[in-house]
Amino acid sequence: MEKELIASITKLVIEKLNQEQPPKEPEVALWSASPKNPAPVEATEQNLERIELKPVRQEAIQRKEQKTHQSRTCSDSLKLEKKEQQLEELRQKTPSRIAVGRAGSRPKTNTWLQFRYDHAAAVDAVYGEVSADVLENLGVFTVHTRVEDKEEYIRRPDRGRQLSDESRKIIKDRCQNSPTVQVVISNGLSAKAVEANIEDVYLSLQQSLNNLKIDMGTTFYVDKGRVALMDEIGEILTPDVVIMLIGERPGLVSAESLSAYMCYKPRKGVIEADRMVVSNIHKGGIPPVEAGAYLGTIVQKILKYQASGVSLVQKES
Ligand code: B12
Repeated sequence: MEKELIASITKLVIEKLNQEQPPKEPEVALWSASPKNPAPVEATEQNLERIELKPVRQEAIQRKEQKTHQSRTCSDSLKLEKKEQQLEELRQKTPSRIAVGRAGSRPKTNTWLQFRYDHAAAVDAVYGEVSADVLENLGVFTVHTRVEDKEEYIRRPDRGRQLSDESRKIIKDRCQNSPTVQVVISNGLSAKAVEANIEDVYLSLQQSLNNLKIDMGTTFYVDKGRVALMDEIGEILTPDVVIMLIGERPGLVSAESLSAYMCYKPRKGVIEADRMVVSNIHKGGIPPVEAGAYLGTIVQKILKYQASGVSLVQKES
């Protein structure tokens, strides 16, 4: 646009605005004046080029908007604070990874590092071994399944459900035949679970059965066993009840969780529904000592109804 045209339009606008506003409060603030005390500037052609239009009304609107924005920000931050509090309460209720936030579309560094740490702990639990000391303290001997190594254990669960020929023989030779309760311990999917909980669980289970006058056979340890191995053990030793204390597949919350699987007169061909489980035995779940005591009372019930799992529930009701 031409200089002259700009000057005349600007002049017209200034005149119009001056007419509408009281003279003491000019609607235009010139850029050479302070905003509080705008000095009148002569509308020469040179000055007009430097004029910045800034109507007072516009300033007022801006001030109002700023105020509304400030009060909105204040109430927003109060709401946020309350939400954060509620989330914290929820976080305290569970060890699960809830409300951990994100950085853009990715997890926050802390969350990611914690995840990597827990994942590593889970891998260690699966691939680790139960120390000889723990087994020695328990006074148990070790037998093996048909699994050669951990890789095979993971890929071939069926082999973890069968005893090696030698182990079958050892069990026959060394264990009491036809006990009321046969306890079997196995690392299963978490050696850490056995290391962390077995002494407490086993001791309180022994005491619990003792108090209930239920006899216990010869406990042994199976390296790389699966739950359904109890069927073969049931056939060899013919106990009334088998309790298998076995390391659970580690999750990302705990890698030290033990389970107690039970079955009345297990034998090959038993259906899964006839087994039962008390899972989540670890310091952050069912405390090991409590679990051991509780197992004794379940065994009592199994013996009373001569059934376990779904059959027990049916007979009980
Ligand atoms: C893997 C798993 C399964 C897998 C098992 C697959 C397999 N072949 O390995 C599948 C998806 C089939 C499964 C199914 C069920 N599961 Co499940 N399962 C698990 C999990 C995540 C790990 C179990 C484990 O590590 N076992 C140890 C390894 C070494 O055993 P395994 O010989 O390899 O596998 C055997 C056991 O896992 C067993 N098993 C698995 N789940 C269950 C559940 C019950 C009630 C029983 C008796 C046995 C059992 O069956 C497998 C084959 O023999 C646990 C969670 C946990 N924290 O323990 C839940 C868990 C044991 N399962 C549970 C449930 C409820 C079930 C189902 C009843 C679900 C349903 N409504 O159908 C079914 C029942 C299956 C059954 N066998 O009777 C619950 C048991 C709760 C309780 N205290 O009673 C748990 C604790 C999960 C939970 N927190 O709710 N499960």
